[in-house]
Amino acid sequence: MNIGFFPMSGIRCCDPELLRLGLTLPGFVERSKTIASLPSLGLLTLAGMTPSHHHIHYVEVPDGEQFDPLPSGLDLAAISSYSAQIGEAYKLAQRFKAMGVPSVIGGTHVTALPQEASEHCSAVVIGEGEPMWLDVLEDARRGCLQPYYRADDNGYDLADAPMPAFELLDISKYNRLTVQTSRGCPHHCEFCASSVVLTHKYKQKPVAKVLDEIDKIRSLWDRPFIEFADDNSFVNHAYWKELLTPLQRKGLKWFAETDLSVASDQGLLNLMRESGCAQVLIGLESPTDTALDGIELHSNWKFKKFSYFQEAIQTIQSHGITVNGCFVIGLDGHTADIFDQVFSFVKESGLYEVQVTLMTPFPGTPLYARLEREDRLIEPRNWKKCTLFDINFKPSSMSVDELHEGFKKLAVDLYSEEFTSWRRTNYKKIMRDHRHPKGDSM
Ligand code: B12
Ligand code: SF4
Repeated sequence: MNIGFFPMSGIRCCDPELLRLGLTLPGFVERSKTIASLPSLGLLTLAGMTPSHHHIHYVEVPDGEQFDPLPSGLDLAAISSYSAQIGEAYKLAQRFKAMGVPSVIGGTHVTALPQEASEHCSAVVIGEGEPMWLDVLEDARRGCLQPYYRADDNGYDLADAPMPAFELLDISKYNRLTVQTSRGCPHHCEFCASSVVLTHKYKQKPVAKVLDEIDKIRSLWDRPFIEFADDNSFVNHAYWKELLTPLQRKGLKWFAETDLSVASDQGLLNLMRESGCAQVLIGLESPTDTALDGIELHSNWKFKKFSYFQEAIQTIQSHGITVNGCFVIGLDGHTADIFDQVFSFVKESGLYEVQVTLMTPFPGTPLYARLEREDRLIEPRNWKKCTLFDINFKPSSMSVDELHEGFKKLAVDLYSEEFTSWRRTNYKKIMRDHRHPKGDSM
């Protein structure tokens, strides 16, 4: 068969003011440029396990409605999308249908809403793609695709993970490539729409497989920048020590998302630095403890760790690893003071990088269900607003307008040339002081 893999690429924001603003703020533009070009690891993974007698094509789709001309001669179109671009993915599937090409859609959005997706495509894959992909291919070949393929919730073992088909990419178009070491997360935040939506079990890929993926990337790209596409990387410190030891002196640069427990392990931090860790992104979520209370549903973990935030950031950064602290603005309990509180926290903590996003009710999350029950969704099922930059709920302790205006101003303040350069200079100073503490004769 001739199979096309179509990721919806790029980043999205509906709010024209924020979009315009984003295009002018240096700190914001820099981050957008870095991430906007990441490929779809989900589709590359499925491409990697597709038997070699099929012909495969990987084509990034910047806009599913405008994408023209559609490739011809396909026997199957495999489409991936997250909520914000699901409308474009559905349009693409319908356009293929009009050409007589069957389509299959998978990913977190359709896992949450398979019936909705089924109205637009030939088949929907619910959950992780790997365990169902060969069945999909066989049914497509025989012309009898089923409407739904459901992966067993916890059943897929990452020891069976295929090698993603990185060779399909034109590497010159990317400034980072992603590698996944784990799925799921031991925490359970109310708003989380990452791979916890696909699997309830926290699982890790064997170290040897991850090293093979990195070696494959290195065979295509001399000095690669790797983003570990995990929900929460450093849950198992022993695993990471085993993985990072052979990565030292390989000329890698890498980035990962984690919770702040990594700060408690000096040995791991040293190894991270020596193996090329440039930055860790940490979901701090709020600079105030009241809003953190209750957002982690298992054990209130984030609330309990609040008093440790500042110290953890300083410990990590003193090891030469920058921290990108993420705040979710508009959490229940956030008042109109939140904007100043975030700014002050960033300044006091010396965070090198900061990311602010708006609380977003993604489908399939406990947050979406709760806001729906409380009649606080502004436009239920308007998935286009699931960008993390568009407001689609009524905040608990301020008006929508206050949240909108305050968020814009906060973005201007945080990503201004002046504050961005202050954060960078401050970090360099911390590094200098750390290497040559006062009284050191060197
Ligand atoms: C890398 C990344 C990106 C990259 C690449 C995106 C892409 N094309 O894959 C870039 C920077 C472009 C990006 C953009 C955006 N992202 Co992003 N991104 C991530 C990140 C960090 C990792 C995703 C990843 O690679 N996972 C690993 C792969 C293997 O998993 P997967 O894609 O889910 O695929 C598996 C299954 O879903 C399934 N599957 C997926 N597709 C298909 C298709 C078929 C046919 C089949 C059979 C199966 C299948 O099989 C795969 C293997 O099991 C996550 C956060 C995280 N830590 O998970 C956020 C995340 C996915 N992003 C998010 C968001 C909101 C966005 C943006 C809307 C941001 C914006 N404002 O523009 C855009 C939308 C992009 C889009 N295509 O719609 C949200 C999505 C939530 C949701 N449920 O919608 C997440 C979870 C972050 C968050 N804070 O909530 N993102
Ligand atoms: S810690 Fe992060 S990845 Fe884990 S559940 Fe919470 S938001 Fe999701």
